[in-house]
Amino acid sequence: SSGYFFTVRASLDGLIGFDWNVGIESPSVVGPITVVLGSQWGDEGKGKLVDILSADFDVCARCAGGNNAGHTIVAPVGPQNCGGRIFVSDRAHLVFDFHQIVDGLKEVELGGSSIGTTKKGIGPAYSSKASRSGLRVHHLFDQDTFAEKFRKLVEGRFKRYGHFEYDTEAEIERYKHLAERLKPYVVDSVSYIHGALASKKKVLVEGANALMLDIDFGTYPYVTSSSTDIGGVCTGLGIPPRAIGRTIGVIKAYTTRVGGGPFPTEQLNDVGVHLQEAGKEYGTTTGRRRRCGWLDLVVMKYSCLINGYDSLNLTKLDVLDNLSEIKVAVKYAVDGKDLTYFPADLDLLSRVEVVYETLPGWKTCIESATSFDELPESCKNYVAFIEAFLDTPIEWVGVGPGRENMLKRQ
Ligand code: 2SA
Ligand code: GDP
Ligand code: MG
Repeated sequence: SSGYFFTVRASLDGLIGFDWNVGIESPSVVGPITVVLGSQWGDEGKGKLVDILSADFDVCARCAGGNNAGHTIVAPVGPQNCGGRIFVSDRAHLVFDFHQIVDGLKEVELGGSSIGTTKKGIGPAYSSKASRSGLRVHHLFDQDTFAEKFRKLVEGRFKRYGHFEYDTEAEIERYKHLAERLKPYVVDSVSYIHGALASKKKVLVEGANALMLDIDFGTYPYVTSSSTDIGGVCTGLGIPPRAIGRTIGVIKAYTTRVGGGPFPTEQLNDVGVHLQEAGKEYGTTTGRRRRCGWLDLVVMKYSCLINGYDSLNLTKLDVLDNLSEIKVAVKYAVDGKDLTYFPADLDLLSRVEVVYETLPGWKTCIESATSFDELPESCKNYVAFIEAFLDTPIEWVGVGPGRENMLKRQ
């Protein structure tokens, strides 16, 4: 049956989906893949859209991120049997417990300029990957070499961070057992995904984190360590760009960010507190309070340029219900001059003056709306303003956390 999806919390570049036992018959079909990506700093509500869309898809795949990315879905669930339905790529890099310890030690080292990571070991695991000493899922099954490679990797961390508490030999034993448990789920992800495409299966790609946390195009160094942009879909899954038919951006009706780093429209005032409370903005995996501010269309323009969204899902519009006025950032200026691009230099970004447009609120509870037409006029105008500014259609509007609170526009 369809309608299920899972996230792989123990791996990077994980591939997941349903088993169709198909072989590679022909090169990729053009454009059969739909991609859902976060357009801001994460937690836009990607999980909810993917949950709804997955009913129409055969395979759902994750291509970036790891156990840092958390989704919350509000829907009835029954017992789920994952056997034969969830898979992990043999090329996925492994996040070990020592990576998590090192994540914490690195953050302490950074002191006042710490990134505010989730401390799930993501950065250190990607460091191992980039320095070509990382271990991948297939390494777990090479009995002769795994232990030696693992010892070397841990030794390297001891040299760099001092001898932290870690029982290397006990961990090697543990991974032997875990490898046995993992074995039935491991696939050659390239054959798997191309096999699915060749047999005309519909593939949905679920993005993790978001564009502004991308290692290259986000607010570096206050980013995660994976490619969370559209490029990461190809590098994570091993598919050509022409296999991507449709890219959907998920955009929250205001902005949130967890952890450190620049946030030009952040509201350290009653508005920020209101958004945080009304939006229940707490980190899904760490429980941290998310920082809140107005919608930033300068960020969104940049996001649209890089990811090229065909359409958008505007989420959490209901969180703005009680505001009499809503601001939207439409321009940045520095020293009285308009900035015509999103700056790479964080010093420059910290000096921008944000120019806002103020739009009227609707002061009405919209959660029970069942169609877009039912929404109050000023609410529809807010949506139209974003759509016109970004020159991208808003295809879905979220008016509450439940599956039923998603309005699909015709
Ligand atoms: P990391 O742990 O190395 O990836 O952290 C680097 C930065 O990336 C941010 N980051 C996130 N931002 C929003 N949501 C994320 N997932 C969880 C959620 C976060 C949580 O769904 O709520 O539970 O706190 C996520 N994961 C990473 C992180 O805050 C750093 O700024
Ligand atoms: P993701 O990481 O992008 O999947 O987002 P998260 O699940 O981490 O955070 C989004 C939160 O917003 C979750 O708690 C969702 O249940 C909730 N949510 C999603 N869409 C809506 C919406 O339209 N309105 C409201 N009020 N909550 C929503
Ligand atoms: Mg999340």
